[in-house]
Amino acid sequence: MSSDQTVLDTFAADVVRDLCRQPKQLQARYLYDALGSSLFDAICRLPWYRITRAEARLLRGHAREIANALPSRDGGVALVELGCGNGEKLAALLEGIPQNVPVDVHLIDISTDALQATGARIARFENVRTTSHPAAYDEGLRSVQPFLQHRPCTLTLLLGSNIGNFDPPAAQALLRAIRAPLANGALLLLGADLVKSEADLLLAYDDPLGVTAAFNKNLLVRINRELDADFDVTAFDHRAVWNAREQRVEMHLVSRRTHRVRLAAADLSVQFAEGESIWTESSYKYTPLDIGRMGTDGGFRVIRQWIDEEAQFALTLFVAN
Ligand code: AVJ
Repeated sequence: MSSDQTVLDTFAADVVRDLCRQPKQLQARYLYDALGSSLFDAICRLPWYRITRAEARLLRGHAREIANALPSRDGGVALVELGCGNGEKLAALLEGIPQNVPVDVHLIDISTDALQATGARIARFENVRTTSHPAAYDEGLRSVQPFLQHRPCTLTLLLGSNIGNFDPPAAQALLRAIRAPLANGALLLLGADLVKSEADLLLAYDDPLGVTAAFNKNLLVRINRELDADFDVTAFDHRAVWNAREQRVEMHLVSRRTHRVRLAAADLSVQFAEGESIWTESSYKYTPLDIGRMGTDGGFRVIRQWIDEEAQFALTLFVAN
């Protein structure tokens, strides 16, 4: 487990590297400090952001069927979740597993706030034992690996369209890293948002209440606090763009004027031109076939795919083969 200082050093190094890139970027994983996690919870309640509710409907409706697809549950179940958020998704799934089956839950999330919220949310399941891994997915998967040896009955969860933050090569690498330690027969449950109309996509990522704008701009607030920077948050506009060629919604922070920002803790000064943007997130969107193909390339086979027609969201159950 990494110390607070290492975590901060990694954050500083990533921010410096990404703000010196052309075009400027920041990693979406850093959106989730305590306030960012709360703002994301608020996004999930917005009428225009349908992913969370659609997935909850599918999980409630099919939790039993998913649990029954696990090979042999005699020795209990190992459950790994990448990006647990507030724990609601996991709780819906645990409802489908009989209370007499012991479940070893491994939570991987870079946000300690998310790990705490999930721990509290699932405390009522007496058959569940929880281990938290405060880390990015790649590092978290490495620390979970020893727990999965000799555990054929494993279910990995990558829900909420969290995979959408990864560009196709990175998504491929992630699925392979998930697959690597698994025995044949282990399951992967993947929630992924589908391509839909541009108008619906832009409303989901640039909502009329401005919650997503606050979520995006909070990354600058976090950098100010943790890296002793002097970003003028009011000098940036939130922008969501549908990039049809890449099949992704992009979030940007666009500078309203020419100015300079200083990051004291990183000994860096960054120049912004008027209209210059920081690219903070990609949310890739998929066809149902894209999702199947992604899993297949990662070493999995589709068992079932459920689609919420209203929100155009897919939940796909894969088996490692
Ligand atoms: C949690 C990464 C799936 O990309 O839809 C919500 C984050 N960003 N609104 C997404 C998010 C803007 C969300 N994920």
